[in-house]
Amino acid sequence: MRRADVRTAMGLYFIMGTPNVHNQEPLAVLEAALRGGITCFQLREKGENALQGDALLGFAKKCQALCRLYRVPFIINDDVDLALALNVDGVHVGQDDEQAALVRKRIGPDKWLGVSTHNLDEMKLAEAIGADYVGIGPVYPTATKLDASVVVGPELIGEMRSAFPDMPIVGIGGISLANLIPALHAGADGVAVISAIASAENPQEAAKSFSKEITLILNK
Ligand code: 3NM
Repeated sequence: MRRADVRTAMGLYFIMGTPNVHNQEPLAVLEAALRGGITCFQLREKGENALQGDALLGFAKKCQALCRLYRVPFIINDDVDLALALNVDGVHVGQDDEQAALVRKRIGPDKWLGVSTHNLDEMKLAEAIGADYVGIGPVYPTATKLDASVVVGPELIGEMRSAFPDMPIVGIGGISLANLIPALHAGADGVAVISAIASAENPQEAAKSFSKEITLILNK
């Protein structure tokens, strides 16, 4: 039932690092998002003033404890050492991060492996090395990831879904309440968001609104 569990977790996938949060306390934002109904959380500690070393370890532990409390999978972005140290639920890597095949070897078969993909070739490779899910993006323009690739639109999600009917897919990049429907209709199992929740005035309400809409459309 692993694939079904992954698919369910992709519904409303919240990603956050401390640099993504402004004027609020990052752990409070995560807890608000959990209360609001997120189905997966990824700690992506990147960018200016990103935590490192013991500070990162301490913060990650607190995130993990919160996710456990709400029974939501806890994924670490691009830091296999940290993922192994905390025995988290999974690791997510991009195309420029440590090679996905190597990551799978290091984390073993039981932890989830997510891979960011931007075209069919990357998707094929992700499947071949045993990715549990792929992120496809940026679906829309995003200001959050400065080195994001060209915008792929919901169309690429549709193509990937046709080519890989069983692969859990999450759409990412610039997704908001106003534009998530085309991504879901194209065949995504859910959406991954940073700013739509992390920068919301009320992250709990933002997550709740996403959750409602996604449940309605995907019948999850
Ligand atoms: N990866 P927001 S786009 C982390 O295209 C990330 O692979 C992307 O942030 C990709 O929801 C992106 O604020 C940023 O647009 C998502």
